[in-house]
Amino acid sequence: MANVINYPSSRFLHLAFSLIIVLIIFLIPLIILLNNNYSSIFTITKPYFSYLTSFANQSHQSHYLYWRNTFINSLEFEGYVNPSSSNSNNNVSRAISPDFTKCGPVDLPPHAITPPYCCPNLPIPFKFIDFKDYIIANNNNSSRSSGAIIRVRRAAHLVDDEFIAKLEKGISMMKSLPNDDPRNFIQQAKVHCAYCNGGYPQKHPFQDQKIDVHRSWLFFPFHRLYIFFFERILGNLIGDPNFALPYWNWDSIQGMQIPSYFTTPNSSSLFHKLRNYKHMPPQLVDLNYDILSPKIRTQDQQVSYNLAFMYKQMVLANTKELFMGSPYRLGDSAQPGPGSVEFAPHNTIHDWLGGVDTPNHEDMGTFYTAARDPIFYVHHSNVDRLWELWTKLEGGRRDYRDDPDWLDSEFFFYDENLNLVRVKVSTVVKRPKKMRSKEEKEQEEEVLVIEVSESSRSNNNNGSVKFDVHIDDDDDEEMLSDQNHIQSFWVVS
Ligand SMILES: [Cu+2]
Repeated sequence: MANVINYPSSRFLHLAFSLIIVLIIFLIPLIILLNNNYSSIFTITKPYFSYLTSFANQSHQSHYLYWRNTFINSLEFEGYVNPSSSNSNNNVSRAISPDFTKCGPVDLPPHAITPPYCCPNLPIPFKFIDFKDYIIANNNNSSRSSGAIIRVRRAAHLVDDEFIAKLEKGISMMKSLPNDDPRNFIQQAKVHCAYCNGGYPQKHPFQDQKIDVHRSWLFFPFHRLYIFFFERILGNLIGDPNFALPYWNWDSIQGMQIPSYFTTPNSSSLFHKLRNYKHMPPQLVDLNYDILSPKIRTQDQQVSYNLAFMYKQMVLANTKELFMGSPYRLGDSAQPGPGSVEFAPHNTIHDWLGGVDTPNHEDMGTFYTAARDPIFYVHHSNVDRLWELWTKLEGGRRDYRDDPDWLDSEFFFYDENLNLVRVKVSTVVKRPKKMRSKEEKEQEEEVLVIEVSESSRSNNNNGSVKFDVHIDDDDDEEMLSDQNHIQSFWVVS
């Protein structure tokens, strides 16, 4: 009798037990995985090799994670999963924002030559200023009677001895600052390391995703802001408010060698030991350098090749996806895909300059050390200029400036006054202007003109590009709130 009564009950228990086992083995890990909480357990770090080849070899994420994200994206597209995080039909931001207070050891390639610590000092208590306040403070410090500050970026092969001496002095002063001063040269180099090698986690609930500004739509704006602050620190140290970085004009015939003043052994702060010394002047740069099988060309062949290559990377890359790189939003895996110029010549020049006797082509040839070579900043000054040139091709090409997630992506940098500044991508792109009062217009503060050398003048009538930094009083609140903007456009003079 007891058996008759207990039989269905034990069968039920057996079934329930089996269900619980299935739940534990399959469903719970799946749910956790889809919620992105423990994806780091699937994270693998593959060896880095160089700036270029690491695209294929280096990944913060396994294929498993890649498919997971693809799956989530497709569900989001269908409106099944977490529709509030989808960008398309609501105002919830999916802008990338580093959790600055959670900076941690970076992911390094095998046999790295430095320790994995790239985090800047954390102000205690934690505080920062917004870019608007940085600009206002600068306005107050500068003399209004002297008018706008004008910074002119010149081609590196066209600057005079006086300028070279200033640049050399500024870098030397940065190198001499105390090790823990955020303006110190190595501290500045570490800023690049932290943003490029996974020093910062994304914000809640995606802390397991580490930020990398490369191979995505953040590449151009991050580096524009990075050298923006570097330039101001340098100018401040040498007491020249008009100081501007030169740009290594490798896309022009006259600029295809590394500027000679970066190659004077030992006597100059611009010299750097860890480089490929087969590539010093008069060697011409190969803009599409293949580190695994370098091509041998005559000088004439190399010039022709480089010019044709620039045309391909600049002119034929005629969509924002092709030129700027792929969108990269909150919750996305790092490195969704590079734009044309980032992939080459940007990466390829890093590889071309990186050392041959170092394990990962340090310093220029790998993210974590690249900015330890002073040539990095003039290289990126030119990359910055190419972004500006691209937006003016064919009467104007559109980057991502209509995408709020791109515009609201933000970074932190130390300025020349040792303030930590939070700055958004929206500050580096020109937005439609709205009516401003006379007083507000007078707040326009800084102008940065980038001179374009002879060979590039066919692209414009006057030979210069202008950036200006000012309070933008655009009242398009949905897109801009109270942001300020670094704007850039061609000078008409
Ligand atoms: Cu770079």
